[in-house]
Amino acid sequence: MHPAENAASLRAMSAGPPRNAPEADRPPAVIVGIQLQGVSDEAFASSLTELERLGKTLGLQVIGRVTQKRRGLGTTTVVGEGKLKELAQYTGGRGFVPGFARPGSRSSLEETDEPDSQDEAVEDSENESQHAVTVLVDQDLSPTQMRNLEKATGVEVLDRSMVILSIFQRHARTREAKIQVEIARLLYMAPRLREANAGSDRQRGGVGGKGAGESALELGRRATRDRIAELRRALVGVQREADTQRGRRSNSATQTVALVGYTNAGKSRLMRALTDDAMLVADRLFATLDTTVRILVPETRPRILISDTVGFIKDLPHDLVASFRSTLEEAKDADLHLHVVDAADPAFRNQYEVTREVLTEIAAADHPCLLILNKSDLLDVDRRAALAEEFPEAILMSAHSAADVSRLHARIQAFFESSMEEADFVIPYDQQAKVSLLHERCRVLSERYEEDGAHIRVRAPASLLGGLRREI
Ligand SMILES: Nc1nc2c(ncn2[C@@H]2O[C@H](COP(=O)(O)OP(=O)(O)OP(=O)(O)O)[C@@H](O)[C@H]2O)c(=O)[nH]1
Ligand SMILES: [Mg+2]
Repeated sequence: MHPAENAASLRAMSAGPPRNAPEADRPPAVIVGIQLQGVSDEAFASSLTELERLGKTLGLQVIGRVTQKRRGLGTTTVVGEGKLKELAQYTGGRGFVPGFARPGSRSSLEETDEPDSQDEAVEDSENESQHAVTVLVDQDLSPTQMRNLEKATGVEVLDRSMVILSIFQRHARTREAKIQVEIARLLYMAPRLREANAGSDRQRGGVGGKGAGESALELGRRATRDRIAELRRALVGVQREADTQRGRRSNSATQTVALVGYTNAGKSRLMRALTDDAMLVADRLFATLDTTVRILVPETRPRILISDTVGFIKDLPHDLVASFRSTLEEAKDADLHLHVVDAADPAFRNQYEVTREVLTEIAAADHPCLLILNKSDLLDVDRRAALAEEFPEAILMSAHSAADVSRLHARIQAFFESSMEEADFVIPYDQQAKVSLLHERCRVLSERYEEDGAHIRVRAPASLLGGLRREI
């Protein structure tokens, strides 16, 4: 590790506008969305709303949207010429790529633009400070597209992956999460470096410039490769420790539950309700990046441990999924998944699918799973009835309702109860430590002291009993 470099990247991580800044103090941003063929109006709208929330999580204030229907993404600037000018009105930029397409000419455009009525009115750009300082594009961009858009708008451009990476970077708290995010970020930036270096008119002072790419820009390609290798080595050490902790937990053979689901579904809120513990719950995306493990309260015998995991999102940069190995590992090791969805979000079915896909990717899709349709307090009676009919197996509930939470608690307990068996142990008097072991790990049903030792009848999960028989 180069301490100086490390310090610099840590500074970069905490940089940027404060998340709770009042609206007016938040740097303005504008969103660009391309509705490709085959994408429904509903899916398109929900994707843009999600990007807007991502922007808000990043501390930005979204002042407008520029949208367009197109057949393909195009190779040069993503949006057509007219839309590019409209976009530039938000940012105060030129509205064209110098040396590429002159204003007024249509020659370089591959696609025809379809008129779009969804656009919001372009802000009066009299006031300089109202200009957007960042453009958020709801697609992943090629280096050329990014550079061209930056030239035409005069401001920093972030694509969807970069927005997500910047958020992850801000929210990483533990050393492991920080290393993982930095690796993913450098991997994403690496192929973009040559182009990015050439873009010398890139304006500073936005958000991603301080997060998404700057340290990569400073480092250059070769140094980036070295840095990734170095970070990976550091990660191995940190993860060994995490594995040991996980191993320790699985040795003590507790029953484990993992909360999984789309970002903002309410996993952490539910975790807090189920464990009585103060933990970060926030109306922003990716509030949780580090795994937290707590004991289910009221406590059961044997104990049930519950872990909160990182939220999923559509188009999560692939390297990021890979980097969050240990967080996701908790989900892999769990006996039961609680798949939490925000039932009040019109897009929850898609969000459910996205989560299932990621679980399949990490080979954790076959776990026993309870579907939690959360935030039922935001639904009217009819909607609730319709959902209950559509998902008869699911638990329709609100994490805000104590009654619902204890209903869930009972369901979790019932799940483990169904796999429990009873067993008898005879513990000689010179091995009393084993009596405490049984008390610790099982529910003790009866305890009799005879001549040959303590006769103990317990109830515990079958898998655990096997291990105990070998041990005792
Ligand atoms: N109305 C309502 N709001 C809820 C409910 N559960 C959670 N929320 C809110 O939804 C927002 C997100 O909750 P979190 O628990 O942080 O969501 P999460 O799934 O942990 O999100 P990430 O950590 O980003 O993956 C917070 O503002 C919660 O207060 C619920 O049952 N009803
Ligand atoms: Mg959370």
